[in-house]
Amino acid sequence: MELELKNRLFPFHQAPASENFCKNGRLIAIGDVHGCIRKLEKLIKKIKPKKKDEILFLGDLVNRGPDSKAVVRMARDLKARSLIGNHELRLLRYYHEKDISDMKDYELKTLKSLGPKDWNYIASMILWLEWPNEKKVFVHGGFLPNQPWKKQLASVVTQIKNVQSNKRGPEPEIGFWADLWKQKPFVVYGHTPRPEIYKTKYSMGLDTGCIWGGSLTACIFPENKVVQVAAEQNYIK
Ligand SMILES: [Mn+2]
Repeated sequence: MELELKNRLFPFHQAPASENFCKNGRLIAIGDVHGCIRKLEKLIKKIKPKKKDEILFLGDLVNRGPDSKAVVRMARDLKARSLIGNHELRLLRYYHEKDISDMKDYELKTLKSLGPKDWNYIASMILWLEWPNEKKVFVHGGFLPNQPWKKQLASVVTQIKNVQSNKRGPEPEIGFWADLWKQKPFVVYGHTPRPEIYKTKYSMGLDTGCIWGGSLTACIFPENKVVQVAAEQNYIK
């Protein structure tokens, strides 16, 4: 599986942005939506994106929440770009292998709901997006610290949470990747839900767990303006 997706997602689905990327507009980055269409609608109403703005979903648009298909449709209608999340990566694996034996119920529900345009959109999702003028990179999960970030696999950058630090000692120390990421570029990511935005000097996590009873968060760059919509319902019992 990894090899095929590796060939598919790397290097073709990386997006080094051009010098002109977002030159006159704003970049609106949106954290993990997980099918919470009403929160997404409210968030977009609050932000009121302008034509020259770029909208970028940080991945995990689908699964667990009430309407994954509607979220994908809205992303398409907004002409937004999206990073690929671990949930979309699993959907694409199904798309290639047609093996649903280890799919979860909520994944099967999503699979059944998606049409050809939705699949096209998911297949077009990018592994990461680089914004050189702002010295930022956007990715769903994160990167392994102290290794060249551009070469890291889809399975790593969509799923990374805790990693071993390279502090010496008999027992390697385990830490959250972003706490160990002390280098440029600045990384904006989702995937790891927290009650609030998780910011360090070198990174910013925007998954505020809207599916877990938290809010849905967007950050507008370059002004670093945060816009949030509180979740009304915890969909995970
Ligand atoms: Mn995720």
